[in-house]
Amino acid sequence: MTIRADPYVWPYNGDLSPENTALIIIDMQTDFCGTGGYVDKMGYDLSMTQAPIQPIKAVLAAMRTKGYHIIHTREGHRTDLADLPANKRWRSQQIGAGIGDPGPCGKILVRGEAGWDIIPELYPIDGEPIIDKPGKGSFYATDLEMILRTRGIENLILTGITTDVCVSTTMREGNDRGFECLVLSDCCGATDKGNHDAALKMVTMQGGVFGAVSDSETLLSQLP
Ligand code: C5J
Repeated sequence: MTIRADPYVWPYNGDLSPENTALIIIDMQTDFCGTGGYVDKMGYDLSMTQAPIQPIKAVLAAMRTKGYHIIHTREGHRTDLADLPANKRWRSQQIGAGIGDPGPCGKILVRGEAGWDIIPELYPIDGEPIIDKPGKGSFYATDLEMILRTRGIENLILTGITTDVCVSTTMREGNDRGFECLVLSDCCGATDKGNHDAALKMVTMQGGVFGAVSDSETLLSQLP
Protein backbone atom coordinates (compact mmCIF):
# COMPACT_ATOMS: atom_id res chain seq x y z
CA MET A 1 0.00 0.00 0.00
CA THR A 2 1.55 3.29 -1.13
CA ILE A 3 0.85 6.94 -2.00
CA ARG A 4 2.11 8.67 -5.16
CA ALA A 5 4.56 11.34 -3.99
CA ASP A 6 7.66 13.32 -4.94
CA PRO A 7 10.46 12.14 -5.17
CA TYR A 8 9.37 8.55 -4.42
CA VAL A 9 6.27 6.46 -3.92
CA TRP A 10 5.63 6.70 -0.16
CA PRO A 11 6.31 5.01 2.23
CA TYR A 12 9.66 3.69 1.04
CA ASN A 13 8.87 0.09 2.15
CA GLY A 14 5.23 -0.06 1.03
CA ASP A 15 4.11 -0.70 4.60
CA LEU A 16 1.21 1.73 5.09
CA SER A 17 -1.69 0.90 7.39
CA PRO A 18 -3.89 2.63 9.99
CA GLU A 19 -1.96 0.78 12.71
CA ASN A 20 1.51 2.11 11.82
CA THR A 21 0.63 5.58 10.48
CA ALA A 22 -0.33 8.86 12.14
CA LEU A 23 -1.76 12.09 10.79
CA ILE A 24 0.00 14.95 12.59
CA ILE A 25 -1.88 18.27 12.50
CA ILE A 26 0.47 21.02 13.54
CA ASP A 27 -0.54 24.25 15.28
CA MET A 28 -3.93 24.90 13.63
CA GLN A 29 -4.51 27.53 16.32
CA THR A 30 -6.29 30.87 16.14
CA ASP A 31 -2.94 32.52 16.89
CA PHE A 32 -1.62 31.25 13.54
CA CYS A 33 -4.68 31.52 11.29
CA GLY A 34 -7.38 33.59 13.00
CA THR A 35 -8.30 37.26 13.13
CA GLY A 36 -6.59 39.02 16.04
CA GLY A 37 -4.09 36.20 16.62
CA TYR A 38 -0.29 36.23 16.57
CA VAL A 39 0.17 35.97 12.78
CA ASP A 40 -2.51 38.62 12.20
CA LYS A 41 -0.84 40.96 14.71
CA MET A 42 2.46 40.54 12.86
CA GLY A 43 0.69 41.86 9.76
CA TYR A 44 0.91 38.78 7.56
CA ASP A 45 -1.73 37.71 5.03
CA LEU A 46 -4.04 35.34 6.91
CA SER A 47 -5.39 33.78 3.72
CA MET A 48 -2.13 31.85 3.37
CA THR A 49 -2.36 30.18 6.78
CA GLN A 50 -6.11 29.65 6.36
CA ALA A 51 -5.75 27.94 2.97
CA PRO A 52 -5.01 24.47 4.43
CA ILE A 53 -8.08 24.39 6.72
CA GLN A 54 -10.48 22.76 4.22
CA PRO A 55 -7.95 20.26 2.78
CA ILE A 56 -6.93 19.21 6.32
CA LYS A 57 -10.60 18.87 7.25
CA ALA A 58 -11.12 16.40 4.39
CA VAL A 59 -8.01 14.38 5.24
CA LEU A 60 -8.89 14.36 8.94
CA ALA A 61 -12.40 13.08 8.26
CA ALA A 62 -11.13 10.28 5.98
CA MET A 63 -8.34 9.21 8.30
CA ARG A 64 -10.66 9.23 11.32
CA THR A 65 -13.11 7.02 9.44
CA LYS A 66 -10.37 4.57 8.44
CA GLY A 67 -9.02 4.36 12.00
CA TYR A 68 -5.63 6.05 11.59
CA HIS A 69 -3.88 7.61 14.57
CA ILE A 70 -4.53 11.36 14.76
CA ILE A 71 -2.26 13.66 16.77
CA HIS A 72 -2.60 17.43 17.16
CA THR A 73 -0.02 19.97 18.33
CA ARG A 74 -0.23 23.45 19.82
CA GLU A 75 2.61 25.94 20.19
CA GLY A 76 2.36 27.90 23.44
CA HIS A 77 3.87 28.79 26.75
CA ARG A 78 3.15 28.34 30.42
CA THR A 79 1.08 31.10 31.99
CA ASP A 80 4.12 32.20 34.02
CA LEU A 81 6.18 32.25 30.77
CA ALA A 82 8.86 30.18 32.52
CA ASP A 83 9.39 28.20 29.29
CA LEU A 84 9.62 31.26 27.02
CA PRO A 85 13.23 32.00 26.04
CA ALA A 86 14.08 35.69 26.42
CA ASN A 87 15.27 35.94 22.82
CA LYS A 88 12.01 34.44 21.45
CA ARG A 89 10.02 36.97 23.48
CA TRP A 90 12.24 39.87 22.44
CA ARG A 91 12.02 39.02 18.74
CA SER A 92 8.22 38.80 18.87
CA GLN A 93 8.10 42.21 20.55
CA GLN A 94 10.21 43.71 17.73
CA ILE A 95 7.49 42.83 15.21
CA GLY A 96 4.67 44.14 17.41
CA ALA A 97 3.25 40.80 18.58
CA GLY A 98 4.97 40.15 21.91
CA ILE A 99 4.45 36.59 23.08
CA GLY A 100 2.74 36.78 26.49
CA ASP A 101 1.37 40.27 25.80
CA PRO A 102 -2.41 40.89 25.76
CA GLY A 103 -4.12 40.93 22.36
CA PRO A 104 -7.63 40.66 20.92
CA CYS A 105 -7.60 36.87 21.48
CA GLY A 106 -5.99 36.96 24.93
CA LYS A 107 -2.32 36.71 25.80
CA ILE A 108 -0.41 35.77 22.66
CA LEU A 109 0.68 32.11 22.48
CA VAL A 110 -0.08 31.47 26.16
CA ARG A 111 -1.69 28.19 27.17
CA GLY A 112 -5.35 28.46 28.09
CA GLU A 113 -5.95 31.70 26.15
CA ALA A 114 -8.54 31.82 23.36
CA GLY A 115 -6.03 32.55 20.60
CA TRP A 116 -3.78 29.66 21.60
CA ASP A 117 -6.38 26.95 21.13
CA ILE A 118 -7.06 24.85 18.03
CA ILE A 119 -9.70 26.27 15.66
CA PRO A 120 -13.18 24.72 16.00
CA GLU A 121 -13.18 23.27 12.43
CA LEU A 122 -10.27 20.97 13.29
CA TYR A 123 -10.79 20.49 17.00
CA PRO A 124 -9.55 17.15 18.40
CA ILE A 125 -12.02 14.52 19.51
CA ASP A 126 -11.65 12.12 22.45
CA GLY A 127 -8.71 9.77 22.04
CA GLU A 128 -6.66 12.11 19.84
CA PRO A 129 -3.56 13.23 21.77
CA ILE A 130 -2.70 16.93 21.83
CA ILE A 131 1.00 17.76 22.11
CA ASP A 132 1.64 21.10 23.81
CA LYS A 133 5.04 22.34 22.75
CA PRO A 134 7.05 25.41 23.70
CA GLY A 135 9.10 25.46 20.48
CA LYS A 136 8.79 25.01 16.75
CA GLY A 137 9.55 21.30 16.63
CA SER A 138 6.91 18.91 17.98
CA PHE A 139 9.52 16.54 19.45
CA TYR A 140 11.45 19.09 21.51
CA ALA A 141 10.41 19.14 25.21
CA THR A 142 7.33 16.96 24.56
CA ASP A 143 6.29 13.30 24.88
CA LEU A 144 5.46 12.92 21.15
CA GLU A 145 8.21 10.38 20.47
CA MET A 146 7.16 8.26 23.43
CA ILE A 147 3.53 8.24 22.23
CA LEU A 148 4.56 7.28 18.68
CA ARG A 149 6.88 4.46 19.85
CA THR A 150 4.32 3.17 22.37
CA ARG A 151 1.70 2.92 19.61
CA GLY A 152 4.09 1.32 17.10
CA ILE A 153 3.77 4.23 14.67
CA GLU A 154 6.42 4.34 11.90
CA ASN A 155 4.88 6.65 9.27
CA LEU A 156 3.98 10.32 9.81
CA ILE A 157 1.69 12.31 7.50
CA LEU A 158 2.40 15.96 8.26
CA THR A 159 -0.03 18.86 7.88
CA GLY A 160 -0.56 22.27 9.47
CA ILE A 161 1.07 25.65 9.79
CA THR A 162 3.49 27.00 9.09
CA THR A 163 5.18 25.00 6.32
CA ASP A 164 8.59 26.60 6.73
CA VAL A 165 8.66 26.77 10.52
CA CYS A 166 6.80 24.25 12.71
CA VAL A 167 5.91 21.75 9.97
CA SER A 168 9.43 21.75 8.55
CA THR A 169 11.09 21.56 11.98
CA THR A 170 8.86 18.66 13.02
CA MET A 171 9.50 16.81 9.75
CA ARG A 172 13.26 17.16 10.23
CA GLU A 173 13.05 16.03 13.85
CA GLY A 174 10.89 13.04 12.90
CA ASN A 175 13.12 12.08 9.99
CA ASP A 176 16.23 12.14 12.19
CA ARG A 177 14.47 9.76 14.58
CA GLY A 178 13.82 7.27 11.77
CA PHE A 179 10.14 8.04 11.15
CA GLU A 180 9.04 7.84 7.51
CA CYS A 181 7.55 11.28 6.75
CA LEU A 182 5.12 12.56 4.10
CA VAL A 183 4.07 16.21 3.92
CA LEU A 184 0.86 17.22 2.10
CA SER A 185 1.49 20.42 0.13
CA ASP A 186 -2.07 21.79 0.16
CA CYS A 187 -2.54 20.87 3.83
CA CYS A 188 0.21 23.31 4.86
CA GLY A 189 0.54 27.06 4.67
CA ALA A 190 3.18 29.67 5.37
CA THR A 191 3.25 33.43 5.88
CA ASP A 192 5.12 33.74 2.58
CA LYS A 193 4.43 31.78 -0.62
CA GLY A 194 8.11 31.62 -1.58
CA ASN A 195 8.98 30.10 1.81
CA HIS A 196 6.14 27.56 1.49
CA ASP A 197 7.37 26.46 -1.93
CA ALA A 198 11.02 26.39 -0.83
CA ALA A 199 10.28 24.36 2.32
CA LEU A 200 8.50 21.72 0.20
CA LYS A 201 11.20 21.69 -2.46
CA MET A 202 13.87 21.09 0.19
CA VAL A 203 12.15 17.85 1.18
CA THR A 204 12.54 16.45 -2.32
CA MET A 205 16.32 16.95 -2.64
CA GLN A 206 18.85 14.13 -2.23
CA GLY A 207 16.27 11.44 -3.07
CA GLY A 208 13.93 12.74 -0.36
CA VAL A 209 16.23 14.12 2.30
CA PHE A 210 13.42 14.49 4.86
CA GLY A 211 10.81 12.19 3.24
CA ALA A 212 8.36 12.93 0.42
CA VAL A 213 5.70 15.43 -0.70
CA SER A 214 2.16 14.62 -1.86
CA ASP A 215 -1.24 16.37 -1.68
CA SER A 216 -4.65 15.74 -0.18
CA GLU A 217 -6.36 14.64 -3.40
CA THR A 218 -3.71 12.02 -4.11
CA LEU A 219 -3.73 10.82 -0.52
CA LEU A 220 -7.52 10.55 -0.40
CA SER A 221 -7.64 8.58 -3.64
CA GLN A 222 -4.96 6.08 -2.59
CA LEU A 223 -5.16 5.77 1.21
CA PRO A 224 -5.84 2.17 2.25
C1 C5J B 1 5.61 29.94 13.94
C2 C5J B 1 4.54 27.82 13.65
N1 C5J B 1 5.64 30.21 12.65
N2 C5J B 1 3.51 27.10 14.12
N3 C5J B 1 5.02 28.83 14.43
O1 C5J B 1 6.12 30.73 14.72
O2 C5J B 1 4.99 27.61 12.55
